[in-house]
Amino acid sequence: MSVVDIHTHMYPPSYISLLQSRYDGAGSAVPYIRTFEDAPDDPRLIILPDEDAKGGRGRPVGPEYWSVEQKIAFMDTHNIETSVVSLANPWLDFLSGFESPTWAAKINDDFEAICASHSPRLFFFGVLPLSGPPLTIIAEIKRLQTLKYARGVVIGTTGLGRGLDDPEMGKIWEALEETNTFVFLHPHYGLPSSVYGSRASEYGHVLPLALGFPMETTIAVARMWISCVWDRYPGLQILLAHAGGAIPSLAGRLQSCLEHDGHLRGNGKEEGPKRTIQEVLKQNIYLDAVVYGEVGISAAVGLVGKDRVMFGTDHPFFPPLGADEKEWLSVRTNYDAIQEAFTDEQDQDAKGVLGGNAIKVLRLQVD
Ligand code: 5CU
Repeated sequence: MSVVDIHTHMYPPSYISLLQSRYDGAGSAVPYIRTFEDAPDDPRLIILPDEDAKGGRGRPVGPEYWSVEQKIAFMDTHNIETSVVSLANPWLDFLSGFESPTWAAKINDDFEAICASHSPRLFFFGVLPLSGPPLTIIAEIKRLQTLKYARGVVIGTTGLGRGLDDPEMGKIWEALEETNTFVFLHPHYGLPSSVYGSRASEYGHVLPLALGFPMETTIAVARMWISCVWDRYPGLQILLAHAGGAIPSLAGRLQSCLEHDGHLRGNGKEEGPKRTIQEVLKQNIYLDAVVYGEVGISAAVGLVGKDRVMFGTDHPFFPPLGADEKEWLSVRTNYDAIQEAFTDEQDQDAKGVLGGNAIKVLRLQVD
């Protein structure tokens, strides 16, 4: 059985240099890599909004973020045959529109070379210069079609700066649909830190990562649906990180709120999306299985169907805290969740989630 990891990140060496170059003492803007005076040999990655406030030190960053050899070693340890790697957040969001097109081309070329060096075990989701002019973004979408190992693109929830329901995103959705480009939607910004209260700094990264990330994805997808993105671009296929956040449990409520909304549907009006959220989920949405629990996997499968859920690890994030643990607890938890969600009779379905679905949908064979 082939296991495929569709949610696994890398920062190519050029991107690491970019992050290092951005630290210029106190007041530097995230994202950046820095060391602290009391630990000069422990570079830290500071990427999340507000992460640098109140003495936050981000997370350790080492070769697991940029070394392809370490990626392959991680895959071997965890029985993963193939990985579809993507640049991790915050992608190129922080660059000006003048800089991002060149960086996007460079990073996509870096990924193409990385994948070629370990063919056929690696493929990638390319990055787009979303702060650049739409024509440059579309040109990169088309150029990615010519790269042998590219299998889609990774994007965040901000789009061109005003979110994914921005009418200006129409040109980009159109290009993605026309080129059959598969989209991996991943969060970065979470929720405003005020929602975590005045004691937030006592709780590490737990609340922003466990709740903020998935809620960001939930809201982004709800905004896309309610602004009729999938009515206009019915071919657009999107993979949602972290099993779609709260979408599986809130889909029914979203649809019901639409049907009871006087502004959109009162007095015989039929505004808002034509297709129900449930139809969109079954026809346009894939969910990763990065949810760490059987109930989450079952909800994902129940919502989008067994053929639209795909295994992932989120490597190199969530490493074990113990230095000598070779197998990662985060990966084991996801494997166990898949095993528990399917009965022995549903073994073929479990295999689909573990790899078969990704192989088919993303054409993970090289000629
Ligand atoms: O630990 C983290 O901050 C992250 C992150 O930034 N991105 C991600 O995909 N997982 C965890």
